[in-house]
Amino acid sequence: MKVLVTGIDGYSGWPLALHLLARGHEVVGIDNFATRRRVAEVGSWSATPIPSFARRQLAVKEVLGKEIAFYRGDLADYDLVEKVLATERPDAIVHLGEQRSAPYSMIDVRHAVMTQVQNVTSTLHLLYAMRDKAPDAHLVKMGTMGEYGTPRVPIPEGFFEVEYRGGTDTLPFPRQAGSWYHWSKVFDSGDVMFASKIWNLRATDVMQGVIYGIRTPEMTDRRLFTRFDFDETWGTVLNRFIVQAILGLPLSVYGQGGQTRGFLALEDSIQSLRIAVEHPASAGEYRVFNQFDAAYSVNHLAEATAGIARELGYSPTIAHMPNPRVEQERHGYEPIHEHLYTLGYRRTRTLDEVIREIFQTLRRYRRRLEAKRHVVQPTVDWRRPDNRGSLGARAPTPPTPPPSGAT
Ligand code: USQ
Repeated sequence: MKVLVTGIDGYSGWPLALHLLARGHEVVGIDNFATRRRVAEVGSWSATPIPSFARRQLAVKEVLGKEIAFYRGDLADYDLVEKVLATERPDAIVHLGEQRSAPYSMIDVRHAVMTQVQNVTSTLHLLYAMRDKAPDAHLVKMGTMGEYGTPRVPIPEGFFEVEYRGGTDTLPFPRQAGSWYHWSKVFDSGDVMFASKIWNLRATDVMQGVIYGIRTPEMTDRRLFTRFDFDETWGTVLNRFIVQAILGLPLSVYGQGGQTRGFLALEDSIQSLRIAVEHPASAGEYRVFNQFDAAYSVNHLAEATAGIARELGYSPTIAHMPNPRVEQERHGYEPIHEHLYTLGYRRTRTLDEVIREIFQTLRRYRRRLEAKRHVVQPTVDWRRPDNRGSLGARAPTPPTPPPSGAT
């Protein structure tokens, strides 16, 4: 198949591209390098040094003997989106090209608006361009488990049967997102569902849990590594805990630490996206996959990290910090995740194994972690209207529009 990966330069986009190539698919990518700029904006960088995209393409050619076609540009540019779809006519589009950080969206009004405008616009642009230029393509849209929040009932895969005042129906499960970022994904879901209905498009909305991990099997050479973020804004919780253990910083459990989310390893996240691509939705079908392996509380992840850190000779401490977010800290969590398993998905990585792999890989990059230790602990507070001041020396400048144009 020919697969267009939007956000191909990112944490998930890059390993997905490598995996699709290894499976014999053709890959075309588009990216505006916004994540590189925004991580710099908060004063951080990837623990793993990331080559320029041109160097990545060269490494793919040398190591894997494959080519990746690439467009440098912004999905906010509709003419470009239409041109890419008309030129490439992909069989599938995996849409990862959105602002992915909840804390970043909570910095201030500009970051909130930019997140929602960018995310909703990019998806709408893709939907319109699909309608006009690639109506048979299958859209695999990166959503998030965080759309559902933490209700006191089991969470179905998108839809559930409702009986109310004598009537019954199958309806979208209620959304209770926990950040402006997560709400942007809710709006996207509504738009994708509506577009597939009115234009007969094929779509899979992937409600992905929190990803952790640093390596996938295709990263056989350092030049093929993906980025690994660990600062308070861009790093996800388990990845951050491991870095904190390495740096001798307390593992930052927010509040009571009973917050529970679905988690999955990077490699298995890539596996499940590939399975969605290889099993397209039917024309006019909008389907929802809940994508995670296991639910863990933040306390569990902190204990697991600390245990392995001790074995490796570190002296980790765990701190329960005032929670900068507004979220339940003790709750049940029972999401259903069956659809991917019926298509052949199987978990390949255990939590402990991946934690060890991250520790081992990061050993080589300790100096890069040390250089950014001041941006690891939390400062962005959900309740404060403007967090730029709290970022101190790394006070972010307003986001700037990226250049666009195909290369
Ligand atoms: N947390 C801590 N300490 C930290 C960082 C986070 O206790 O140092 C807690 C948070 O309060 C939260 C949980 O860990 O309860 C997860 O936080 P996170 O930063 O790892 O993940 P989140 O903000 O939920 O977002 C991440 C990705 C996002 C994706 C989402 C999936 O950045 O792109 O959509 O995970 S989900 O969480 O299922 O919505």
